[in-house]
Amino acid sequence: MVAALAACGGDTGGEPADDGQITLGFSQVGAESGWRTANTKSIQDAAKEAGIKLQFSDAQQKQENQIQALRSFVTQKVDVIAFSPVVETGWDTVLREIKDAGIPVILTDRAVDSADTSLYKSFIGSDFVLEGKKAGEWLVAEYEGTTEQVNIVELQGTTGSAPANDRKAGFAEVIGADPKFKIVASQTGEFTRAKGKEVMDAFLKSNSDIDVLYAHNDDMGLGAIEAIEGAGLKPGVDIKIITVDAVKDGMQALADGKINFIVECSPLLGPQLMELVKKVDAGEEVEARVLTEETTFTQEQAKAVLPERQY
Ligand code: GYE
Repeated sequence: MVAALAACGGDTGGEPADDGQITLGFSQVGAESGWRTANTKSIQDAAKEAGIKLQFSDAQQKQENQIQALRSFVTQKVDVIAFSPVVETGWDTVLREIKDAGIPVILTDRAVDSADTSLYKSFIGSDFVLEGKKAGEWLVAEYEGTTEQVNIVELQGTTGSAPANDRKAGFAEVIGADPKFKIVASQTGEFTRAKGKEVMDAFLKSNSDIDVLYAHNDDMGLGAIEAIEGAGLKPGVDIKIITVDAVKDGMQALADGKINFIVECSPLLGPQLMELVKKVDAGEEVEARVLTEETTFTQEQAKAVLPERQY
């Protein structure tokens, strides 16, 4: 290909003309968690590997920053736009602007609630409701045969985000079948370690008898572990802990017995995203929904896979 172009005298010197390289504008949520760091790396590595030029923008967990980044991608006339929406609502206007500019959009990791699905080509990511259900199912099995009330505290992800909404809903649906499970406190920890610790501190002060913590991600769970230990309690023993993600630090805490169960959510979306980018750029039809494959981990399983865990 390169030889053929050179033979045709395609290189005229100076600024290279449009050499057919795809430019992808990507608006990331932020850098709030270990999951997010691994996700960013996966996207940057995969773009490089695929020869796609990446315009990367970090929204610092703010929708207004993301909308601004999307509009600037339109001004720059990128070929394809992908983004991981901070929250689910409020995207229709900007998505319509992008559509009018003729730029295809791919949603990664998180969904939007727009009724008009023609505003984006595909959505690649996990089934967060299913993740919440898996967390609930482990809990139901763990307390099988007991009748005493089980007091649960919940650390929610970013308010209004798809993973926070769906992980809460899936979990509530499963445990709701048995009235012994009671969520005694539920608040956002914004998917960060610092906020997870702060909110868990407050939970411990206002609730004397917490049996279980359900945290919507590992980072908040890890922050909460510090709060639990600070209160003189043993995480994983005095308070059972369920988290979501399965990043390395979470898996280490699981192997160490401080977390009891982790539902996996894969951040390695880069390679599949680049495949989709190439296809939509070429005007090919793509699947409207690309699901990520995931599993769950117990403490024993974490010990077994930890040495090979990449992120
Ligand atoms: O679980 C959390 C991150 O959207 C799936 O965002 C992602 C979530 C992930 O901050 O750790």
